[in-house]
Amino acid sequence: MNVSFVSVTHVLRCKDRINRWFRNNLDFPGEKTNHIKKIVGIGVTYLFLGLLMTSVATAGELKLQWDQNNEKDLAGYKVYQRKYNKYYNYLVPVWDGEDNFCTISDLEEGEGYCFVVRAYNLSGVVSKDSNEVCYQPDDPQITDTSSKKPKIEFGSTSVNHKWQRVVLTKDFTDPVVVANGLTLNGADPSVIRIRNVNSNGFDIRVQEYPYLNGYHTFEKISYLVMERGCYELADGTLLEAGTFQTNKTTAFDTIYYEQPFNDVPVVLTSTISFNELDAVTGRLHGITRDRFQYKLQEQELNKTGHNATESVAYIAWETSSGIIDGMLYEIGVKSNSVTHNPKNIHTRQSFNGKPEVIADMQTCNGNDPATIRFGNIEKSVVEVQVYEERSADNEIWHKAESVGYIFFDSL
Ligand SMILES: [Ca+2]
Ligand SMILES: [Ca+2]
Ligand SMILES: [Ca+2]
Ligand SMILES: [Ca+2]
Repeated sequence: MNVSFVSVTHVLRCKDRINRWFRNNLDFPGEKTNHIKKIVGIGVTYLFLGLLMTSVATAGELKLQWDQNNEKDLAGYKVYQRKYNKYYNYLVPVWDGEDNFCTISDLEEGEGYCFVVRAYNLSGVVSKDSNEVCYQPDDPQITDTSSKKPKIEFGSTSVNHKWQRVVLTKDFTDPVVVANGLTLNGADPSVIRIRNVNSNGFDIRVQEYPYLNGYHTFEKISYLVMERGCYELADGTLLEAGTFQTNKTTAFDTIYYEQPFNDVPVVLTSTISFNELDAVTGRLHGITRDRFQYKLQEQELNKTGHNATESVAYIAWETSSGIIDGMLYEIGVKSNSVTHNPKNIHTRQSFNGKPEVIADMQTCNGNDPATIRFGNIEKSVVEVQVYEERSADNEIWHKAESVGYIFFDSL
């Protein structure tokens, strides 16, 4: 006899409706990649969590509710609790009963807690864990981003092969820097390298692939800086800025967002460390509402030859347009149509001048190392192409990729 369960629709969000934070915990010991979607279990929704969160600080009490099971032999549910950085003790449920809701009390003030639910039937068969819900009252990183609007700084800089420092004018705590896509002033295939990102700014340069001479003329690079965190804009658009580390060069690494998105977001990335000196860039693949895949690539001659682990920044942002933090912006995707030939992407927004642009391939249909280059940038149209290098051969043809982009400009 089985207790069968409806697969969970992931409803956890970064914060609830009264602006307190929740998140599904990605660093659950031993199950780092066993994310919500993979767990078949009862849905623990956060439906009523929000209503009583205000009592947590004073009375140390939380309410949980989850989807009900329909099996005739269902006997009940067990709720397990752990402190934020601790493991579950599955021998001792914190609650056991037949209802599909419960109140957990005696929580320590200021302490973070996570919960999962298991169902069991009359024969004692127990389900797998539900998705996990966590409550964390005092995470400073999370608290910092509790306003709906992210802190953003944007601009462009003219850079050649020498490091240049970009000093931030706003007061960031943990800035996430993304700059992807070079203009085409110098024809030699190149990547953008970033290092030393801190609250004061970051270093940036153009780096040619090793088979070239290394000297590169000045290119214009647009950058976007966002305080780390996940956000929901007034119109419901979700976005997130974060970082991860990877040394994957053949298989892709899988990166889960902190929050699930309502729509598949556009993901823009930058390598932000300089641990290995060889020119390297990253390729995206398999972007969904809760994860994306990423790998590092050197030049074709040795494209899996990047041995060091590098840090990578990403900004994931649902397709949208509007005004945010003094910035007029537009996020979009040119689907499966950008090749080695220049392709025009027209803006939907009306920008005052030539917009800044950051773009990243969202697919890896062609596996030859390549970067995004911008030809002509006009007020309402940007010329984009996928630009391969010639370390192994002269062939630079590239299969059509989906290219995600952000256009932005000051008001
Ligand atoms: Ca050169
Ligand atoms: Ca290398
Ligand atoms: Ca080639
Ligand atoms: Ca090719």
